[in-house]
Amino acid sequence: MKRIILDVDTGIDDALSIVYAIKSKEIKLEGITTGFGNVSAEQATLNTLQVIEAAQPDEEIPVAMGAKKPLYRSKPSPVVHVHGSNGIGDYKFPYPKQEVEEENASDFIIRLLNENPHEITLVFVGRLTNLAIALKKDPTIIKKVKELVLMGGALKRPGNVTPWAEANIYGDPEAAKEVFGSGIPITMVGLDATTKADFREENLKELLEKMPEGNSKEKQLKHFLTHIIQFGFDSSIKMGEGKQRLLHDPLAIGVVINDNFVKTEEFQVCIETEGTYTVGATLTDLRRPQTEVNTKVCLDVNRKDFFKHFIDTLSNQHALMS
Ligand SMILES: [Ca+2]
Repeated sequence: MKRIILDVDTGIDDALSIVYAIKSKEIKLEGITTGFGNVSAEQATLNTLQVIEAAQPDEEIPVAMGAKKPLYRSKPSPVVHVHGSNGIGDYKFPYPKQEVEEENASDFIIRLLNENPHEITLVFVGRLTNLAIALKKDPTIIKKVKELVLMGGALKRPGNVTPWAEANIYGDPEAAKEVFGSGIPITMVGLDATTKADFREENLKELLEKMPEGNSKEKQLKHFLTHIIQFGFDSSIKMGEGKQRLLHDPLAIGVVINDNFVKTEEFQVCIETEGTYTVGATLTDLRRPQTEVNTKVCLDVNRKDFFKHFIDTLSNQHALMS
């Protein structure tokens, strides 16, 4: 059982990653930290509490809110065209019963790592701001993180927010620079891999066929998942990318569960923070074998096995089998 803290900026694929992590038998979700990104930190926190309630975990999962803006840059506007006005495809949930923790995200991360050294994997599927703040407050945690798995970056292919940069790194490049330079062992689940995890209509059909009708909560979860995936299809069509949804954030959870879902290669990755055109780019020296490496970069996906695990987990098939 892998113990993780998941850091999110809950939009559509974050929501899918939360449900995936909660339903996975291989993961113990110790807590979720939130920050700005797809939406504001406040909206991401509300969405996270609602998604947790819909997924009905066995135990309460604490949620701690973090950064409202990048380390040094101004507050961005939400990404409405991809995630809807509330981040989760305008889906309306009842107000959640669970409340956000009083402790903020970086203090929560620091405390859990100090209480459980070498035990916890950090999974970041939003900006790296909360971790950069935590590293500044308590640099001793660098040695206490088991591993960092992050969704972000694009090494050998174009970005998605600029031609060179991927959204999570571009969203706070200075924070990413701190983290990549910290010495924490990193697995980078970036666009090199996630653009090959295209969830399509036939995959949604399989998910819906396998999901139980069950009680009213299960019905609501099924309704919600259908809604956000369809919303994702529609926004991809509008952007000329066809009827599919890339499972960016869920793939980071998948990699924690089973690293055979991806192929990785090791590189020394650094972050551009000043380029006129290239701010937020993840860079490396591709000319020669790397003498020093800081990151395992995912370059390919075993799409069939990952999707099977994702669908079976969301539809409780693993629970039924065990
Ligand atoms: Ca995200």
